[in-house]
Amino acid sequence: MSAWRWRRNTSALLVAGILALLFAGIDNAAAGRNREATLEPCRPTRADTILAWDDGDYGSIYNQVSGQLGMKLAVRFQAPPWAEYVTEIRYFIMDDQVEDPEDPNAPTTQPFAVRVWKPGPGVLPGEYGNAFQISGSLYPEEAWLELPLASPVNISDGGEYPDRTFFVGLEWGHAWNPVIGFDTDDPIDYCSFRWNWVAWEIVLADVMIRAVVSDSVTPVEASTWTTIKAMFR
Ligand SMILES: [Ca+2]
Ligand SMILES: [Ca+2]
Repeated sequence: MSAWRWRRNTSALLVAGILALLFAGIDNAAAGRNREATLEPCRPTRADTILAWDDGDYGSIYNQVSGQLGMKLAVRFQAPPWAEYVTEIRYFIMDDQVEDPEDPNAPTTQPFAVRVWKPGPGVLPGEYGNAFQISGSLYPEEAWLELPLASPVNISDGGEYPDRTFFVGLEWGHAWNPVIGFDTDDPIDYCSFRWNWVAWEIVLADVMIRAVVSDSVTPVEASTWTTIKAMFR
């Protein structure tokens, strides 16, 4: 092989090599894009997933439940396997039929205790799962009340929350206030319960209390929570 031919062959090899690398790079970039594109639909939005049995419509003003001081209302949920925390509870607040004499349009709603329960015997509410928290008052009627938990509840421990089963709800601090809506349309899921001071009784409807679960936690601003707590001390 002459020196000239060797150089020419080497040059050709080099060019071929550079081209091969270039195309491999382009291929890899394309494969990367494809990987992302195919993965995207399998990656659900995991923060702020709302669990609900109710269909969002109470239908009739008679579809409501309330209780006396110390009575409780709970709804059972099972979170998806990826969910680590209960971060928020949502309550549909009905018209309490009470009027503020100064301003008939102003809400007259009363504070209640925000509750999360671990499952107990009979898959009814057992021990409390969250730190003590009060709802605040004068929140709007005929509307969803969205209450972030001051301390999100970790439900990933299967010993405490088997199959990520938990209950959310409230304990009444005032007689017959607040009033919570429920739906009676099919299907009824039979996951709603009321503590009548003696036992948990089933509510034959889908109580409009929902749970928000997440795979991560955004801390609630400490200052806001301190203010709320101080108001109800
Ligand atoms: Ca009212
Ligand atoms: Ca229903």
